[in-house]
Amino acid sequence: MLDYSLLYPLNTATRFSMKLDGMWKFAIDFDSVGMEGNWASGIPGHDMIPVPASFQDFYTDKSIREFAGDVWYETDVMIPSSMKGKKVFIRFGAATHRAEVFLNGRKIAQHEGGFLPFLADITDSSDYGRVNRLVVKVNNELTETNIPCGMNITLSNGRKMNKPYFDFFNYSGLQRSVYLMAVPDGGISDIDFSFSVAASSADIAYTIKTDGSGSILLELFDEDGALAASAEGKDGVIHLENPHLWNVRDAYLYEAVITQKENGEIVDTYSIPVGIREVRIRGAEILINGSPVYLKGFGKHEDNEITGRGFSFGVMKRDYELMKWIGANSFRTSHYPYDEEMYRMADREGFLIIDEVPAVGLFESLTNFFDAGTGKGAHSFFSKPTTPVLLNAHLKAVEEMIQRDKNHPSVIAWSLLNEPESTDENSVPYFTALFDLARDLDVQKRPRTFAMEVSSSPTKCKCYHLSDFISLNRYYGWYILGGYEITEAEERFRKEMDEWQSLNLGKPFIFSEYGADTLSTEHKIPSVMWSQEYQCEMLEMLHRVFDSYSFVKGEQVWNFADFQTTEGLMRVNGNKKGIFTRSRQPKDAAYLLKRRWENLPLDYKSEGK
Ligand code: EVA
Repeated sequence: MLDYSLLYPLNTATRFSMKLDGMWKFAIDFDSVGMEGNWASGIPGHDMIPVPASFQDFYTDKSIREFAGDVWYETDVMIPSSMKGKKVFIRFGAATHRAEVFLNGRKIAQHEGGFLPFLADITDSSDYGRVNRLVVKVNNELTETNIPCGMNITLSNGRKMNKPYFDFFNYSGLQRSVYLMAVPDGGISDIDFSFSVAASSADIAYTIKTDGSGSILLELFDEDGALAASAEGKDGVIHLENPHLWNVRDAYLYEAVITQKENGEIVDTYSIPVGIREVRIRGAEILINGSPVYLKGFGKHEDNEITGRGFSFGVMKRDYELMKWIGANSFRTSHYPYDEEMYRMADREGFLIIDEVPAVGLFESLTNFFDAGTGKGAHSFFSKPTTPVLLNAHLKAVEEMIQRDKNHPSVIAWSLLNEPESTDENSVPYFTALFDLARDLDVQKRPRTFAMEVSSSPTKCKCYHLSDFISLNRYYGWYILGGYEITEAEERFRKEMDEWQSLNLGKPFIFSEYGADTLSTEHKIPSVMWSQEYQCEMLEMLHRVFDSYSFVKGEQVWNFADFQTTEGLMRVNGNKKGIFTRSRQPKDAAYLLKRRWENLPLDYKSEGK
């Protein structure tokens, strides 16, 4: 169990939170002298860098962009005397991939894993009423003992270099907001909601955890601010007649206001948006509030010019506008949980999210995307001496993700791995532990899945039975039989789909990836691979196949936008499978998808249709 609360930071009558974002002092520890040199008390030099942002793309020096090791951040924080008596924290939205935190030279926290929040408790170490020095050491080395997996090598000049087993640039640093927060000692620490929706009513089961005592009042307000229901006690069920349900691209959010009182005095208050909706899998259907849905959308990345994986409200806004324009209704947070703001906006906009833990590269290969796309599997990734350490880190990330994201109505499923090696018996206990944990922790019992590469075939994969719906990443027409051989690709693809069909799994399938690298500058008639024409031809072929199998209940094209990767022979300054360019302008395929998705009904291929 986590020993801190992952509730989103808010200002309420009893809580205070302030972003510490801005320009921070920054130093790169090229010679690994920071710890010995006591940089924890103050880092050398005068360089300043924005937080949040990836550090890599600001500089003109390649040894910075490619740096593997420790980078140090420092800022001064005034901790007001008025915070005395509260629990005081520094909350990091993420530190990629691991961090140690120091306040006034003393170590106060550490965290492993680069895409989920953590808190440093500074209640007892703060110098109240004074400026306190906050220093963070962030390490970005890839290993096989944490996710995402990779390795690092040492070059002959002594410099380290990361070798990811995945196809996105290893952006790192403080890429999400940092908060100073003060919350009441003994206040509200966790909230769970689950819903059961009937024809004209809904039951909302809730549990509220506090670190102290006192009575709890929960009030549910509708979007007009009118009180819709209330309940007393730490847990219970609220019955609502004629509830306004949260639906796909038709969101409705109530606001739950929770008040904790002791001896008549308010000790804490917290509020949280509540979307009443139920997610279920029934046979080969994905149901939201009992109605079948067909997923249309993308695998995405957090990726942007200059700030890399640093969160930007502007980029997020543009991405949602483009997803609405094209007629999408969903996305997968490939290949890591995104900034919390993405989910808050999905809640408002009615998008469906498959939330993915950062488990990518569990398949030993430096050209993973190619080997996975063609089926050249490495074997026995899960029988190494280090596997138990990896599994622990992976389970912890699953726990943190569910803890953080469980109350978002937009989150409809958990993706527990992307393209792992799954054809070896040793993968079974590893996967089972993840799937069991997700089921245990999620009160809403959302469906669980993992994205399968092509060697995870109907005959070879040992783990697909664990998935509540099957997610296939398939590159027929690109890595497999691309170009003029596209006709063979279609045949090969149909053959695989027939094999899946003959298993009669009675589960929904979605395509969690399919796509072609395409340069926005290339046009060619007749088409060649990499031209915009080819991307459209290939998508048409794949869609034709999707359309002929009734159990296919969704398509999430790879990728929403072009994105940065490690340099290499297969990548032209990044992966170009975007439907939009990296600067978020449409390629031709965007119009093709818009036509298709605007015409596919939400209940496309539902039984009886
Ligand atoms: C690709 N293929 O080759 C994609 C990768 C992605 O970017 C995959 O899941 O199989 C991966 O990360 O373009």
